[in-house]
Order: sequence, then structure tokens, then C-alpha cells
Amino acid sequence: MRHDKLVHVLLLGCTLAGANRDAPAAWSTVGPLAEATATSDQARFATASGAIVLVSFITADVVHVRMSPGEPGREMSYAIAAPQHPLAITMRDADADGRIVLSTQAARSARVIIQTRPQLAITVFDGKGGLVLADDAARPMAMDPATAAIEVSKQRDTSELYYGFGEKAMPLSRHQQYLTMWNSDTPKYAPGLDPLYQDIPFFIALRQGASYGLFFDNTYRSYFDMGKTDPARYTFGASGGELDYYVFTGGDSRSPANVLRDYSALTGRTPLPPLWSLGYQQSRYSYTPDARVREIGHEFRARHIPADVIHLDIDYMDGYRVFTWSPKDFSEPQKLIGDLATVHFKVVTIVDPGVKVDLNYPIYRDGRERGVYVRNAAGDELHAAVWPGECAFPDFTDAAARAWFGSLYGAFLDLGVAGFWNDMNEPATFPPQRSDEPILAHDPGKTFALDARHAGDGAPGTHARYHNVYGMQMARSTFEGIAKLRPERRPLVLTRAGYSGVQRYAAVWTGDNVASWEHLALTIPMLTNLSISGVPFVGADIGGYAGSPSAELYARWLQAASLTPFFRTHAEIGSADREPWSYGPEFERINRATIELRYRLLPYLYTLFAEHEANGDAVLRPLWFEYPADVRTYLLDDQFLLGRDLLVAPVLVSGAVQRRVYFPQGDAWIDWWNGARHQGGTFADVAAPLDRLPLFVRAGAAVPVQPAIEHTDQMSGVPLTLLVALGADGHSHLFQDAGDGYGYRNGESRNVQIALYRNALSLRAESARSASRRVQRIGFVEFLGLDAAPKRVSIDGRIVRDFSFDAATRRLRVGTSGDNVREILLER
Ligand code: MIG
Repeated sequence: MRHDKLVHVLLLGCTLAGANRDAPAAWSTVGPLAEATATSDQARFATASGAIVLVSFITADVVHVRMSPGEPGREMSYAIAAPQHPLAITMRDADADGRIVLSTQAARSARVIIQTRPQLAITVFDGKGGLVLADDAARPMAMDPATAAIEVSKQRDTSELYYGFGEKAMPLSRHQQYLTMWNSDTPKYAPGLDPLYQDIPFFIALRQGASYGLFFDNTYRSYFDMGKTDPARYTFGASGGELDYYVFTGGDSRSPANVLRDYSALTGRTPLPPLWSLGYQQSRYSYTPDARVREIGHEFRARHIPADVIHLDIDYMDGYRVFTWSPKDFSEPQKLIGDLATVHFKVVTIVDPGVKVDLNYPIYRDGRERGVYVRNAAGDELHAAVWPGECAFPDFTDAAARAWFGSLYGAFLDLGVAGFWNDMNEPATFPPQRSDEPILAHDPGKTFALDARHAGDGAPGTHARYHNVYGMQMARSTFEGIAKLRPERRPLVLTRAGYSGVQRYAAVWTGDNVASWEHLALTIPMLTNLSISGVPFVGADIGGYAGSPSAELYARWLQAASLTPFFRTHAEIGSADREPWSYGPEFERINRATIELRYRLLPYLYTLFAEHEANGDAVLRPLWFEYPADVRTYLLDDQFLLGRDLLVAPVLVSGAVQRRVYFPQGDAWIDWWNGARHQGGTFADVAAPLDRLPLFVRAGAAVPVQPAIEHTDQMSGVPLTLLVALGADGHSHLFQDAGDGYGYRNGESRNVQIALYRNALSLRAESARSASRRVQRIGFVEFLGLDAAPKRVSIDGRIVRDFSFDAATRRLRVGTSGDNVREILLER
């Protein structure tokens, strides 16, 4: 039987890059069903075109679809964290209308309906029978035999919004956008430029309060047209590989949190970072020579500005050779790092993938002898220029190359380097410049030739296939290398490039942004979307990498960033000094207070990372993610949540000393600074003088804070204060452990469960199996949002006299004697 042939020309998404034109394809469609068969856990549909469609259920809420133009290859994915064990399926034969129903035996299982003719088409329903998504009958699954491209279109409700997609300089929701997935070095990217450094082909859709997720696991250059060409459909496809995707129904509640939990169960989570890496980090391109680095460390301590980390950018190296030190500017690295350690600073060094082609350079020679470098189509070592000049590049898709490169970190760990920063791993190269061509900042030729060869961990392939995973595999090499060399410590890896699953190995920063108010505002949609793309440890260069921010912009940026996970100032070469004290005494005071706020909240932030590892919760959250029933949050891009309990509304406009804040519906919010209460579903104009970050605590929450220490080594033993926002009942949790190492995986941690019911608070500390070094007991409780001092305060029935009430901030401070308190009762 001949299948219907449908030919359409893909309308090109017009983007600022202008570089991601996907060649028009001549599509052949998948055709009608030829034969349906099933094993216990997978249905297989062969179609008239010869395509094979496989459907399985990873869980009762996660459907896996694979369409291959021919016989499918072995299942291979860099994104998936561990082998999956699909559920047993039930398949009902085609009914009179030619529909096959697939589901699992779970009580509430997603259902897949396969329409068998005139074209095979897939519709997914959630466990309650609600529609999740459906192939667009007018644009069925298709492939282009000439180019090996594949794509599919789904029906779209024109009000459906889309979030996620990793790192995009785009509005909060990516509806009606055309997005390209191709890791690119894009210095000083303008808002709207696409693609950037990282590509995560996963999104969460939201329609009338119900969400679902879709992950397109294809590492070729791929694209998503989310209703830009036609608002009634969205389309995704790639220039090669299979149409391999997962649908996350969101379970019974269809909540974004369920979608993210299931996506992160599949692609992995960020292991609890070392506590120090959540402190403040100071960087620039470059602090050099070593005396300048020391001076920076000493200035922080002399000025009592909290900080934990200094970064060394590329100038510490000898001619940019990786794993070397400049004999002139960094002649005694061990002494430098040791001196910094005495003032409680950790050092992070940048490590690029390019290895200088230099036969007098032992690392290059070693790699050459082992044959670990990427090869060109002719089979020779691929060479391209980067900072050191001509370089060879480890093939990070080869386990032997990963292990080799990973082992090189040993020498740096021995010197005391604490963490590593992988840059240029899109991979980026400096293309040869021709005098008859313009120099393009975002030249698509800035990477390897597409026919370069990669090992692909047993599935050899071209750079076209593996380009998008090169960066995450470099981060993996770094993570696994240092984990092996220092098994007792938690690695800190920072990466610029990545793909789905990068979160298992590294924190991510958003590359070379710009010192402008526009870029400050962009950090919120960028970081929150990256966060709900499964990457919790995210940050943007504070102040903007390129250019020099004004004192005001820097102060506001520092405030906004102080409650984002990765908290680092970084600046390009040649820009003005950018330390917290660089803008005069008044700004120094403001900037110190901002960093102190971060340190006060570390016990809360650390708990959020523990919760992320345990169940995939996002650390940074856009408002819609927590409040999918409140449509006013759907496009709100100038506020964010840290965890569930803190609402942050930074000032993003020059000269502003107040701003409008939206309080999402369903909760009440207490102003951090003055205790004022705001009902959910309302707007308010709040004061935001230069020294104030508008910040609100959710009523019912108990947020653990500590005094403003100067670095994380000081946390041990310092008593905590529990900030309790009155006005609703609630449960909270506090997690503590040694701050590094893996004892917490063997019960060497401490959890305090906190419950607020009416005006009574109870604390229950689970006893830790071993006395953790870093135990911080709860010494005080501060109740927020009281209009007047209570008549009486009692703890477990005994009247307490040791309390103070501050009318200006509406805070009541009560001393407690321990973490196990049945009841702290306020009588009003
Ligand atoms: O070609 O190492 O994004 O953070 O300072 C520029 C120098 C290379 C780009 C990184 C930036 C870093 C810079 N790097």
C-alpha cells in the first residue's frame, strides 16, 4: 500500500541570530499502520512508510514515544540518568474507527490512543481522562529521507503557554517563539538572540491551570516552533536521529511540580553542593598576578564583607595551557591557595577544553599518544584555534578521554584548588578570519566541522550528532574525575554549555551577559526557566559581564542575585573594578548588607538544595510554577520565588525607589522589612529605597536564618533563628549536615520538622545518627506580622518572659531552649 505523501515547506523562524535556518525539508509522512505488536512493556507500530513507532510507559504518568524512519537503533541517551524499567502495558486492538488504546495496569494510568489511519497519530490522556496532547492530523510525524530530518506537530490551544527550554534570552513564556537547540558561544547576546550556550529540549506547558511536560531527547540541531508559524499548532524536529520524546502528564493534579519531579527523576538531579559553594563568589577576567588575588581576599576580610570563593580566569595559566600555572604571575600557586585558605577563601580555576598543540607540552603529548582527541573526517586530530593558539580537543563522548582529562585535575586538587569552571565547551573555537568577510560575533562556524568524528560511547557519530552534548560530557569528565580523586568531598563544577542531564554534574551560569538594566531584568525569565528545566544551581554574572555597571546598577543586580542559587560577580577584561567596595562607602555599606542577607538565609537555601536532590523540587521558581491556578502569574517576569516561602521582587529600573508587587492568590505574604501583611491576589506599591530588596515571607512558613557571618566556615554551632510568618497554618523543614562529604546519605544529617497551627508553633528535631560537626540549634523564634505584642508567650506551658517585640518591624523575638518544642504559644 502506498502511503499518503504530504510535502510541506517548513516556514523559517526568523531570529536575530539569522544563523539557525533549518534547510527546507521535503517531508514524507509516517503513513498508516501496517502492523501492531507488543511485548510486555512496549508497543511497536510499523507503518506503511517503513517507520517504526515504539510506545512505552516509564511510569503511569510518563509516556515514551520513539519514531524512527527505519528500524530503531539501540537505545542510547546522554540525558537519561539510569536505565529505565518501563511498566507492563495493556493494548486494546483497533476499534471500528481504527483506534488502539494503550495504558498500564496502574489504577490511574496515562492512556495513549493510536489513531491508525489515514496516518498514524498519537494522543495522550492523563490518568483521569483529561487530554494532554495530540498529534496534529494535518502535520503527522514525518521524515525527510534526503536529509534524515524528522519532525512532528501537535495541536495547540492558542492560550497554551510554554516554559523551560533551558537557557533562552526570551520572554518568560515561550509561546509563539521559534527556538533552536544548538550550543553556541554568544558573547554579549542581545535579548531574543537564539540559540545560546546551553540547550535543554524540555518544556512545561500550561493551559487553564493544568500542565504537562515534553522532553525531546535528540542531540542533533533541533527546533521548536511553539505556535509562531501557526498559533494552532506547535512543531518540533531535528536534523537527524529519532523523534524520541517523553510526555509527562503531571499526574492527577497536572501540576508543574509533578512534571518537574518526573523529568528530574528521568534525567537526574543535582547532588547537594558543598555548603561553601552557596556563599558569595568573586571573579573577574582576570585577577592577576597572584598578589592581586591575595589583595582581593584580604580586602573582603578587612571590610567584613562576607565571601567564600575567588575565581581564577584564564590568565593564571602558562600561555593558556590547561593545568599549568604562569611562572611569572602565579609562580607559587600552592602558597597562594594556602594563604587564601587561612582567610577562609576557596579557589576555583577555569579549565577550557582546548589543549594546546605543542610537542613540548606533556599534557598534549600524553593525550596524543592515548588517542583521546576528536578527529576530523579524514581521521586526523582535529585542530582549531582557541586562546592558546592551535588546539586539540578531548573527545568527551569517549569514556577513556573523560577519564584521562578527569585525572588531570589531580595536580590542581593537590595544590588545594576547590572547584572548577568549564568554559568554551559548546565547543567554541576561533574561526579563521577572511579579509573579504565581516567578523561575526555569533559566527556559526565557531565550532568543530559537522563531520568531525566522536566515539559516542559505543555509538560513533559526527559532530552534528554530538555537538550539543560535548559541554555536558566535559562537565561530566570534570565531575567524575574529581569525585574519583577526592571521594570524600562534593565536587563543585561550573559549566557554560550543557544539555538535558547537565544538572547531574554542574552548576550553570548564563555566559557573557551585558552591564545593562535590560540584562538585569532578563536574568529573571532566564534563570527561572533554566531552573524549571531541571537545573537548580544557576546564576548570571552580577553586574553584567560586558561593560561596567553604574554603582546603582551593580547594587540592584547584587540584590536581585543574592537570592539566586549561584551567586557570583564576574566581569570582562578591561572593565572597571567591580568589587562590592568599588563604588564608595555608601554603596559598600549597601552591598555588604545585601551579601549579609544572602548569608543569613543560607540555612534555608541549603535545605532547598537537599529537597531538590530528594524529590526534584526547583530551588528558584517562577510564580506560575507554584500558582498555576492564578493566571496573573503566567507572564509575571519581574518577581520570583526562592523555594516556596520567599517572594523576591527586585528593583530592575534605574532610579526607582518603590515598585509594584503582585502577591499570588492562595497565600498571604508578610513583608520581610516591616511586617506588613498582603493578601494573595492583590497588588501593592512597596517602598524600595536603594538599600532594600523587596522580600516577602509566605504566611504559614518558618524560614531558618542565621546571623550575618563572614564565610561558611563560621556556621558551625551558630544558633539559628526561625522566622515564622503568622497568618496561616503550615509545615516547614530544616536540613543540616556537615556541609561537605556524603555522610548525609548515611543518615548523618539532621532534619527539624516545624508546624504552625493557629498561634502555636511546634518543633521536632529528628536525631541524627552521628553528631554532625555543623549542628546549628534553633536558639530563637521570630514571629512576623504581629500588630501588637502578645499578652503572653508560653513554651510547653511555661510562661516566657524572655521576649521582645519590635513595633516598627512587627516582629516578636522569643528565645527557645532547644529544637524539640511541643508548643510555643502566643496569646493575643
Ligand atoms: O572567549 O575566560 O564566558 O566568563 O571570563 C572568552 C575568559 C572566554 C568566556 C566566559 C567568560 C570568561 C572568558 N571566556
